Amino acid sequence: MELINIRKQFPILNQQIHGYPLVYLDNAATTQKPLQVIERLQQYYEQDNANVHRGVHTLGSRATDAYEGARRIVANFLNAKSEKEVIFTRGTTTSINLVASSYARAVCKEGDEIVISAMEHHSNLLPWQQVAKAMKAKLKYIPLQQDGTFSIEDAEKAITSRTKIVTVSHVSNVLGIANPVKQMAALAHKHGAVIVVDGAQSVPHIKVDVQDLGCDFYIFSGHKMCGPTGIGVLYGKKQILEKMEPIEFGGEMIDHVGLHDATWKESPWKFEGGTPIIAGAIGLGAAIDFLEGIGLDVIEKHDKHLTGYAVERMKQIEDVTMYGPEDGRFGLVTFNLDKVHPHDLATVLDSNGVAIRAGHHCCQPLMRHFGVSATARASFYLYNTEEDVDQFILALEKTKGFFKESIF
Ligand code: 7TS
Repeated sequence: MELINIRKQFPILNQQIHGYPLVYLDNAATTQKPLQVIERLQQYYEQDNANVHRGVHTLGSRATDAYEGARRIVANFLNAKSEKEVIFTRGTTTSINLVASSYARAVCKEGDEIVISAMEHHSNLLPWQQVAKAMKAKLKYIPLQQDGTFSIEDAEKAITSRTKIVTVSHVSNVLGIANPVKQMAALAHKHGAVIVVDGAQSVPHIKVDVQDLGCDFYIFSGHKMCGPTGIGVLYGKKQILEKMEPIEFGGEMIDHVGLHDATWKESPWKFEGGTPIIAGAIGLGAAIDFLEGIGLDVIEKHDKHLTGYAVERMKQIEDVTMYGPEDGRFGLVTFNLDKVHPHDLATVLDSNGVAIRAGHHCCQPLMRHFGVSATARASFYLYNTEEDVDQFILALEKTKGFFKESIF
């Protein structure tokens, strides 16, 4: 009910694609931006734009206040103990690479283990492959069950005294389900390891409390939660960040610079070398204000409801195969229409105004687990409606009819 007027906040949705109203169901790739965020960015550029942490002039201090204010918004949003635990990065991929290049290379030795799952997005896989190779450490996979998930019992078996890092997505971008990260954090800590949680698909849909989860690192992107592209977050526990070395060196991040050596600022600033992503951070702050104004509980309920509604309707269509467990999807459903390549399916849906994603979703190991090279995926967000789902289902049925004569 609370979301009834929300679409007015998203001018982009008010357009026709190939003569049909746009139905945007590619939210797991990126979400649309509300006026509240667009106007905040415009206001910043029109009135306050300056570099941060240097000038004593008025615009400089306004920009600095806005940038550091955004850090406080993120810290409160995640229930971090301090805003010093929030590092601004370019996005999830950059945040994971920062932990892998700085923390992991410092702690992993030959024979140590990094526990991971094969459902991970490539961004939470390749950085660990690189660390494992460089440090002669082992990537240890928690075995996947038939439906693509893993059990907490298998996670418990995989995490041992050899484990240095456990890394897993909170919500999978293919399965749409949540992993038991709180229990996994406890298991990691029992063995003296840390847990890195890829929250790219969870933060937009559910209330995340990093202290309650007990995670050491928590990572997400602004663009998947109504914020701008080019901004993301690395949350890290203060005592861990303090011990980590920066991986980028230059302006902004220094304390004292000599001819042959230099010292750094404290965290988080030592990790933000160069002019930071000022407008991006401010835009992300505005996006969080927007989402909190609605309530993450309302958003979670809405997204789950729409996904459930779509799944029920899709079950009625013969030849649709859905991937992942039956229940518990947070906002997306991954599927195939028998004998139709997902790219063809997405093209025909687009000609009916419906935007979905087709491909391997940067999850090639998980695709192989399912024995497919690609799938289609519909992903929902707060501005989607049951009417959107109806238009999607109609287009899906039309697509089936379209290909039927030649294939079925
Ligand atoms: N981790 C997960 C779970 C993701 O879903 C994504 C992006 C990333 C990491 C990388 O985020 P980025 O902002 O650094 O690119 N996922 C997708 C997707 O599913 N379709 O397009 C992007």
